[in-house]
Amino acid sequence: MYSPGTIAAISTPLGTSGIGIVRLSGSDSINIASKVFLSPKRKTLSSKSHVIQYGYIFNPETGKKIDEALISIMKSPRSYTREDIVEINCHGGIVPLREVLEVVLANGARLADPGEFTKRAFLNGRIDLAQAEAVIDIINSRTEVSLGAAMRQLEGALSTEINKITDKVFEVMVQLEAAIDFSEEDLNVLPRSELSLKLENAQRKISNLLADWENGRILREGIRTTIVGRPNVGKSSLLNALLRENRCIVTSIPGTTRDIIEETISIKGVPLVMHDTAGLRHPQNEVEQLGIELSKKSISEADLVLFVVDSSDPLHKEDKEVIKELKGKRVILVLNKSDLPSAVRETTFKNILCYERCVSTSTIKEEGINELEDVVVEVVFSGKAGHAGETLVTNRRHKSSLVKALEGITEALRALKNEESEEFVIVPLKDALESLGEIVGKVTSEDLIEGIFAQFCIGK
Ligand SMILES: Nc1nc2c(ncn2[C@@H]2O[C@H](COP(=O)(O)OP(=O)(O)OP(=O)(O)O)[C@@H](O)[C@H]2O)c(=O)[nH]1
Ligand SMILES: [Mg+2]
Repeated sequence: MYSPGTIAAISTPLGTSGIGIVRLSGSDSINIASKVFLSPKRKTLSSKSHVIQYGYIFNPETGKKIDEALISIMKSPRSYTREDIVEINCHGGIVPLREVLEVVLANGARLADPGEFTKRAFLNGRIDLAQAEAVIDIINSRTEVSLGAAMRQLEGALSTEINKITDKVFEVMVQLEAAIDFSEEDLNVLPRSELSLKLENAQRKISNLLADWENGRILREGIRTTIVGRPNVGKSSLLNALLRENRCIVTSIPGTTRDIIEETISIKGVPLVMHDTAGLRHPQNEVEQLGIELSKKSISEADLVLFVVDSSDPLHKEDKEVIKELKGKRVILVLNKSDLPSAVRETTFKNILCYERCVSTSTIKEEGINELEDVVVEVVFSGKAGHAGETLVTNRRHKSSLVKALEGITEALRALKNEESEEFVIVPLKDALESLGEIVGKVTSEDLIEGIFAQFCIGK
């Protein structure tokens, strides 16, 4: 059960930082803040909304000053939760923040559950469910592009689109219900062909949103990208070059990398989860053997493979062994060590490797790295119009609701075209409406809401 009351939490990330915020929300929050606030000039806290007041937080029981603070009051309904909110801006760092939190808890607030501030914003009608989930995405977003998608969702772009589809489906349902209740002479019911058109339109809109989903997944989770090749071709050097730091050990000894090294990087706002792997060859010992098995697993799970070869050295048998592992994968061929005289060219791979693009690089001279980045982004979004910037669907729950809605509408269309009676069209349409409603939170079970807000961290 949802229990109201006035809640409080530390709303900024824990750790050493210049400032930190303890936030209170609920009808008693101004009252509680007044009990623990001392202003040097006016002594007491004024309850004026949307002004900042300077003073001290103290413990009314012991009289001890805890921290210097700036307090802002945002009165209902002009606040994030639509309730009275007090934000206590004090020094960052775990000790002052904990003490400030403890003193407001001791004076009548209760500790907020994870996501409870956002949950209140939802329950009080300030944001819908899709927007609340966008808050999670913003908190967790890895790069600028994913942040952009989450912001658009927060602004309600997805909700607007869902509401348009819902209106269309609803219109059709009303027409069908009317056709059951009244005979055709009494009422101008639209012909079935026109109802079909409306449903087809809704169907298309949902399909477009679903096509968008794959882009969305990439933004949320990152493109799994694996760097592979035989030992010593410069895989670790390439990851370092892309990261612009010396993250991996690089040596001239073949077999340097043993474990998988994972790093998330952002290329033009697109997140990539990069794996540097052990070079593939006939293993010399057990450790290397294990590393090579991990490399193969990483290839099989990758969305994209950067296949690195040493262009200064004719192809080895080992390179050909690597190629066998790349079947069915999206591959970018990287001809590394371009600063040295070349012994292999792109044409060498014409009939032995299926790949998307080829780039020459020199990690030592830092050449071709920018071009490789461009090519990665092109390959990832190839053929997908609209690019990542347009993405609306970034959430697994939204995706499965859209799939269910699409099934309902498809079934309704079938029944409509087969001249079946109205009920056979209405029932799947109701299901579809329910699924659409789940996305924006119109018809949602308590469990679903609990589940969503549990993903937040405390203080949000
Ligand atoms: N000339 C030249 N040497 C390079 C280049 N990139 C890497 N190297 C050298 O090649 C050697 C191997 O580089 P690594 O990055 O460790 O190669 P790796 O593919 O990760 O090797 P393993 O981890 O053993 O599989 C090092 O001596 C690097 O300095 C390059 O672009 N040009
Ligand atoms: Mg290496």
